[in-house]
Amino acid sequence: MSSADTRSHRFIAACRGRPTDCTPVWLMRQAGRYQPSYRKLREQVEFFELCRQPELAARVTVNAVDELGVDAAIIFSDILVPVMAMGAHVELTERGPRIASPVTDQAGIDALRVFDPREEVGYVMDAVRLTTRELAGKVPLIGFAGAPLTLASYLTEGGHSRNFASLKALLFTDPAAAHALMDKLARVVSAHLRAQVEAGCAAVQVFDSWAGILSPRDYRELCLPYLRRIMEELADTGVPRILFGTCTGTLLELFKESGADVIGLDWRIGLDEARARLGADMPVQGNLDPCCLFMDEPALERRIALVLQEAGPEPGHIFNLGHGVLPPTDPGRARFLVETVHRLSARSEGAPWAR
Ligand code: 1CP
Repeated sequence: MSSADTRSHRFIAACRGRPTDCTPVWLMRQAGRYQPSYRKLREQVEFFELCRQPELAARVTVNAVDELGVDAAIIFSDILVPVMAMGAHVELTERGPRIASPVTDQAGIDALRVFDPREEVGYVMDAVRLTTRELAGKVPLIGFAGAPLTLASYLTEGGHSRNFASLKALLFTDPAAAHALMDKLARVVSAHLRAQVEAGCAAVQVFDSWAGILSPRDYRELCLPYLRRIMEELADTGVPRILFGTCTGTLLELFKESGADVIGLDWRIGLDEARARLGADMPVQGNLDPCCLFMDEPALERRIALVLQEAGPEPGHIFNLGHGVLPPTDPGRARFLVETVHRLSARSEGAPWAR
């Protein structure tokens, strides 16, 4: 097998729990503001306009793979792209995305549209097709969507929130409206992910970035049924389905019940504890604290070795950060991370902790 073949297969093999020549690695937000090439492009093009231009979105996606040497690409877009197609007016400000008129009641939910992604956000599928062609099998392309809860948080709060009071007011005081909103979002998410797979994505990731704001009881009642539906509706596509969330130490077993093939974890839980609870046959992805990229190279290398050690010798680990790359990150340090994961985990040399 050539080295190109190996690189093209490692990520999917690890998602399937199969052995690989070394641990595959990609980084959430691997395309973004920490890259000079991205910042330069953003001086000319507004963020959502960039998402709407397939040639530019494909270029940004492929640039990240070329600059970092990662084992997977993730299509350049945003979890709020389908939310805009539902009828919300979203703008990206200095302080993150803002939604002009947040949804607070049943009338607001009724006004949200469930749409055909091939028609309304066809530019995402065009970007997927262009990117797959440009990648030419070098690495697989991941499609993605936000989970219903995380999308509902932006719709109800109008942006990022400290205590998610508006979201929880809706969830806790009007269960019928809450379920109606989660149901609509689940339909939109399923269709959006399926369309991306049909256009060429080889895996999908559902971002439930704010999952950890709910108790396990509330997560089971309000989120799990919709995640299960999303996973079930994608089952026949045969692509690995990754479910990622932050602050999910109390929700791991529920994440597994969703039917996802891979569980993405942040740094707040050790991969050894997570694998013990999930079962060693459940593939995991993660979980280096993104701020470790501010360390010098020797210190960063020790942290990388610790994550690999905690993941253990069983196959089924995809190395990633515990959340997205932060804008002040030195791109050289991100490249060093990718090389170091490959070097330390290379099976022929034997992992350093196994020597
Ligand atoms: O140029 C800029 O200023 C834009 C910054 C930016 C970027 C690069 C935003 C706005 N979105 C993105 C791209 C993006 N967003 C990708 C594709 C690129 C890649 O990963 O390489 C993905 C997968 C997302 C997903 C996303 N958007 C999530 C889930 C992941 C996560 O970070 O938790 C969330 C919560 C969003 C909302 C969002 N969009 C943008 C920002 C800055 C945010 C987060 C704001 C917040 O903290 O609430």
